[in-house]
Amino acid sequence: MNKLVECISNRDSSYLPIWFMRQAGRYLPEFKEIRIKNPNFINLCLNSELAAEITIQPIKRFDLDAAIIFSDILLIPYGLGQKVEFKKGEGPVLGDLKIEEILKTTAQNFLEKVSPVYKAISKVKEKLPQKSVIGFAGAPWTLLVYMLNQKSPKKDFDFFKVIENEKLTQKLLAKLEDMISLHINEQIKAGADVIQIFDSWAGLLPKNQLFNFCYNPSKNIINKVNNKKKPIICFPRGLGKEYAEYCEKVSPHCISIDYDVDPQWAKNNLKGIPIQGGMDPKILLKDENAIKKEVEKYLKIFSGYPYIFNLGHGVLPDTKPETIRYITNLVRKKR
Ligand code: 1CP
Repeated sequence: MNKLVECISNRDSSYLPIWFMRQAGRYLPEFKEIRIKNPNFINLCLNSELAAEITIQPIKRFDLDAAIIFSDILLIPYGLGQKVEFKKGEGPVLGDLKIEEILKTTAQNFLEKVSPVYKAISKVKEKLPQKSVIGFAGAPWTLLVYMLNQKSPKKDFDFFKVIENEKLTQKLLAKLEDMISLHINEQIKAGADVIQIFDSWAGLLPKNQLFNFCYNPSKNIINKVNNKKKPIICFPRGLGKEYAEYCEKVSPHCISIDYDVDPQWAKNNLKGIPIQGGMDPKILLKDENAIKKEVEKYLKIFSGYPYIFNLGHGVLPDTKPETIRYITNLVRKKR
């Protein structure tokens, strides 16, 4: 068994695995070099050779414990036939939502479009047999947000406007649950050891809608994963104190906390579920003393608790690669 899996499945607190959300990406010169030559981001995700190479880049550099497959949560809308583009400086832009076409998409249609992701996972697993390979998917709510809003909800998001057509919303949620489960099951078949579910926009939900749009759909996905031995990490970003209710209702194998969650509170209130992450990625832009202080805070709080070192959201593009090395060495020394 590998270390990340042991930490989660056996609630083993002896090792302290470390990896970073967005560890493969825009802060790495070797990624930027490939990205410049591949202006179409979706096509890059679907190039299994390059996706595998990019996935391995941060492992080569920093010898982290886990490799997360280079892909994107928006490959699911793409696989369902919605146009997805990444425009420079604008982020993702999605085409019109043609609900009839989406509902007609079969598993086979979907797999024909996204299967290079699974090939990339197999390649990574072959090259890194000792490391944990992490597959992932967006949670239904977060994907629904991008599909209906057609762009990032960072600015001007109105919950009631987005779910205006309730029938459509329900149909789309059900379809997403099926396709996300399929996507997860295929990633596991291809060699993923662990799955992370990103509910990056859970924090946009009104509290009285959390059950319908966040807890329930995420629980349904976990229930639909065929291989019950593969641990699932859930990241319902922005839930605040509702992280406790989430853990109670969804029971993920591991819970990834964001940087607004007090780590001591999380340790005391999340039912002993293995915890991942928490540190604010913005601190990585500060000096070494500030970084060291914050890393040590997390290590101290989670000493003797099954904890995976990670951040409370993705590595920011302005982060120096040397900072990732610095943090990794600090964590290693504490093991
Ligand atoms: O070069 C570029 O312009 C592309 C930048 C980029 C990268 C490197 C995007 C566009 N996606 C990715 C890779 C990616 N996306 C990974 C790879 C593995 C790794 O972590 O190293 C993962 C796990 C994702 C997941 C993802 N994509 C999420 C969930 C995690 C999170 O950040 O909350 C979300 C919300 C997306 C959508 C998306 N894709 C890309 C961007 C810039 C965004 C966010 C847009 C927004 O702010 O709404």
